[in-house]
Amino acid sequence: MEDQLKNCAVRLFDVNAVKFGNFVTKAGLQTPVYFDLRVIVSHPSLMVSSFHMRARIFLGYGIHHWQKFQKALSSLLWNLSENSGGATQLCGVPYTALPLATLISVEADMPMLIRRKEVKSYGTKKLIEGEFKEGEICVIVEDVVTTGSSILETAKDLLNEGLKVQEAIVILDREQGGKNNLKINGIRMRSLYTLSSFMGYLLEARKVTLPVVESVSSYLKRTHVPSLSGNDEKSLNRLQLRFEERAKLTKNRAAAKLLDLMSTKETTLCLAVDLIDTDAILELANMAGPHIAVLKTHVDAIENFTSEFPKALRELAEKHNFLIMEDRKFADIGNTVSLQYRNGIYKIANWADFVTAHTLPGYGIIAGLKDGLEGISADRGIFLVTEMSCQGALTLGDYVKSSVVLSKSSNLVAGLVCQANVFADPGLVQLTPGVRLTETTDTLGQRYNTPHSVVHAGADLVVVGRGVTEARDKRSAIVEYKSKLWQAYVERTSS
Ligand code: 5BU
Repeated sequence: MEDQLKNCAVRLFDVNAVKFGNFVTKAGLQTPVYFDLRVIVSHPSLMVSSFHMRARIFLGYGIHHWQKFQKALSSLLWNLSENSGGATQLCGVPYTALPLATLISVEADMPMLIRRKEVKSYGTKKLIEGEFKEGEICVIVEDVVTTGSSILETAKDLLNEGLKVQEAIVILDREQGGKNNLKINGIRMRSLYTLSSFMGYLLEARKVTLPVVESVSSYLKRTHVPSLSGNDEKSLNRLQLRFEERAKLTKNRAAAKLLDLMSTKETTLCLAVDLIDTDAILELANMAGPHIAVLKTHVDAIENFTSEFPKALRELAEKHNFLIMEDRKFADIGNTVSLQYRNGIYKIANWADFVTAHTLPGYGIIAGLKDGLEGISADRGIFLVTEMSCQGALTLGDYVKSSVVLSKSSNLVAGLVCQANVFADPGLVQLTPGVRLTETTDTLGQRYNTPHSVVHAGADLVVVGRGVTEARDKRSAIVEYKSKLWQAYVERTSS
C-alpha cells in the first residue's frame, strides 16, 4: 500500500495535479501549495489500474492476484472504505470526484448516484439522479478536502432525499479542519494522503526539496486545525466544547471576552435592536442588558443619530456587561472600508466591539478593517458573513468554503455569520440570525428557525430581532429566548 501511495503521489506531481510556489486562493489568501486534480481525467492509468481492468474483462472475477500490481487512485480509494455500515450507494462530489466514483462503482459493482450541482437555486429538477430507496447508505467520494464543506453540501442533499451518509473517502486531506468538521456531522472521513504525508512521499522521491516541504509545513501550522484522534476529539470539538474552554483557544481577544461573558452570564442572546429612534434603542438596551451577551445595531437606520448615542450605549454596555456589534456588513475594497469604519458621522471603530463584513472582496476587507483600527487599542473583532439567512441568498457552495478559509487568515476575525456548522475552529464564534420561536418567514424573504434547531446546527451566539422588538411583553420575550437558547447550548455541550 505504502509503495502504491508513493507511486501515485509522484504521478500526481508529474501530471501537474500539484504545484508549488506563491499562489493566491479564491479567498485571497497566500498558499505555497495548490492542487488541481481535475487533470487526472487526462491520465486514465492514474485513475484506474489497467492490469486490473484488463484482467477483469478477460479473466472474469478470479483475479485477486492481479490486484497486487500497481493500483491506481480509484482502487486505492475503495480500499479505504470500511463499509462497515453496509453502504449500497456511492456518490462523487461534483465534479472532479465524479469519474473516480464511476470507476469505483464499476470496480465494486455498487450503484452510484449523481448529485446535480447547478439546479440548487432553481429547484425544478431532481437534485439526486439515480435509483435508490429511502434509508440506503451512501459513501461519498471526494478529491481534495479543505474544510469539508463540499462533502457536507453533498451529504445534505442526500440526507434530504432520505439517504444516510456515514463515510467519505477522499484522495487528499489538506489538514485544515475538514476531518473534524465532518466528524462533528457524523461523517467519518478517510484519506489516501494528508498534505503532510503527500509532501513526505514527494521528498522521498526527490520531487521537491526540503525548503519546499518546510514552507508547506509552516503554512500548515499557520492555518491548521488539528485532525482529531482518540482523546483529542472531545477537547477540539467546537459543538461540544464549553465556552470557557473555547475562550482559551481563540486568537481574537474580543472573541475571548465574548466567550467568557456568555459563559458567566449564561446567555447566548444577541439582541438586534432594529429601531430608528435612539431613545427607544437605549430604553430597550437598558431593559435587555442583564440578559444579553451582545446588542446589535444598524446605526444607518437611525433617524436621530448624534455622537451622544454611542457614548450612552457604551455606558449601558459597561453597566450591564454586554458587548456591542454594529451589523454594518462592510463590502468594499480595503481603502474604502478603512475610511467607512473609522470616519463619517458614525465613527464605528471607536465604539463597536464587533462589526460584520461580507467576504466578497476577499482578504482586502480584513486588511481594510485592520487599517481602520490604527491608533485604537480596544479589543475589536470581525464577523465574516459566510451564509445569509434569507431565501435565495447567493452565499452557497464555494463562496461558503472560501469564506471559511478566509476566516483563518487574521486574528481580527472573531467568528462567522452562518446558518449551519460550516467551520470547525473552536476559537471562532458562530453567529446565527433568523430566529423565532416557530419556524416561519417574513414577507421580505427572511427565514426563521427555532432556538433549539439553530443551536444544534452550531450557533453559539444567536440573533433575535423582531421576536423581541415586536413582542407585546418585551422583557418576557427576552427572558424566554435567553433561557431556550441556553438550555439548547447546555444540551449540546453535554451530549
Ligand atoms: P429579525 O428581526 O430577527 O429578522 O432580525 C435579524 C437581524 O439579523 C437583522 O438585523 C438583520 O439585518 C440581521 N441579519 C439577518 O437577519 N440575516 C443575515 O443573514 C444577516 C444578518 Br448576515
